[in-house]
Amino acid sequence: MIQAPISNELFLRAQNSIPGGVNSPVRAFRAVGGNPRFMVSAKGPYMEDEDGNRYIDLINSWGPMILGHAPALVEKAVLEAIPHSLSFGAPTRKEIEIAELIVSMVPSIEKVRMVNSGTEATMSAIRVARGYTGRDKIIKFEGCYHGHGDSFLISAGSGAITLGVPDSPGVTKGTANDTLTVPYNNLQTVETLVAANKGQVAAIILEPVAGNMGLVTPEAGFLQGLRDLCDKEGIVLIFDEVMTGFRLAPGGAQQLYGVTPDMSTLGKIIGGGMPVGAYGGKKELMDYVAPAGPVYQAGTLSGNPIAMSAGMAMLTYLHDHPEVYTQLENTTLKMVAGMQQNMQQLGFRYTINCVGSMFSIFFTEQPVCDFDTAKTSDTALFGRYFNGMLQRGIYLAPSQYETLFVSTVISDELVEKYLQANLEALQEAHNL
Ligand code: KE4
Repeated sequence: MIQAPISNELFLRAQNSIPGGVNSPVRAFRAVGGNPRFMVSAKGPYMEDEDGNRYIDLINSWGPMILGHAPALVEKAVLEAIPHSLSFGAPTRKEIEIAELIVSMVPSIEKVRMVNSGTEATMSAIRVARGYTGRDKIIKFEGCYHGHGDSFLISAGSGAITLGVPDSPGVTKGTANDTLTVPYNNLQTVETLVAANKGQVAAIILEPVAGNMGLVTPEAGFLQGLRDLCDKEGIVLIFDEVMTGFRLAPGGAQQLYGVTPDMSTLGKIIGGGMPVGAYGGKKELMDYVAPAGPVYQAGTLSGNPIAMSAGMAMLTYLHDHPEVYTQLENTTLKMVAGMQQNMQQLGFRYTINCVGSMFSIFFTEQPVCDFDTAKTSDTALFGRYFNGMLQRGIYLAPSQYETLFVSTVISDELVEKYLQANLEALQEAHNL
């Protein structure tokens, strides 16, 4: 039995000075029960906590660690950058080089602006869309998460045209009125909503592969249907690829599915583990961004030289080694096939969604294609399963509504360890 007395003690202490004891809510384990593990180091596929317990990591810092933790090539780039200053607040050559690399990798991006998080990227992208079109409303999809910007913390309201309602105190009704929400994978509802708000919708924003309700993939024709609708109605189509960018292909989901948005938002992998986000798109749109254009957006540490060095090393490797995506998919398919065998052996028929190196197991027997079907999952059972896996040294995302990320350092041996833990944790979670 893995014990974590030091983590437990640190968690109590942390709550005296940090809201909920964590700097991001999901880390507090509230959705799964138990106390979070306080980590001290990570290398390759492993993380180690304050009590010396070692875990095979399948969150990978919520996506960035596609090459495993602390890859030597990123560490080397950071160590080489540090002696030359931690920040200038002035333009640097590195920012041009990473921008040019991103332009060469991501189909929709002709110009790109670096920021410091995915949230900054999505907030800025919708501001550009609103500034460019002169329209106020945006459409987002239930279950998609785009960071904590006010315009996104909106849940589906009742009412015919699904007017949004604030999903958090502090978000005003005025903001909520400009965010319309629709079910994922439901093109017809989007068309109805656009028709009901003719000429008022600035942007449609979505995760082209949704990872924040658990993994939900776009059904055939969905992405292209949105592309066609936006072309017809003069709406800016924004793919939030903070999670899928550089994860599903060098050019992200838009490359994988062959549908090119007008703008894309990026994060996670782009910084190689350092705090980096970015938004980009057609020149016509991005030239609206200050100081080239009137839409204001700024950031003290945007383009930070250490973060750019880490991101440049990561993206250069992925650009030069597209074969890693086949390797990642093969490892993921092995894990999924093994889980399906385990469930068959135990008589379960839970839903597993996967694409590339992303997957989720939903504790429901229904197909999961949107937030409503994702919510048929038994979250209490997920909590027991999560803790069973944690006790066996497997570190999963502490919520049913998250996605797992496979890294290139998950070897066949670790796949077997994962699958043995999966079998035991499934049995234990059902008190078998
Ligand atoms: P950040 O502001 O957390 O860098 O990015 C926000 C964001 C935007 N868009 C998508 C598609 C995202 O997945 C995210 C952040 N993802 C979560 C995981 N579900 C980050 C983990 C957390 O909130 O601690």
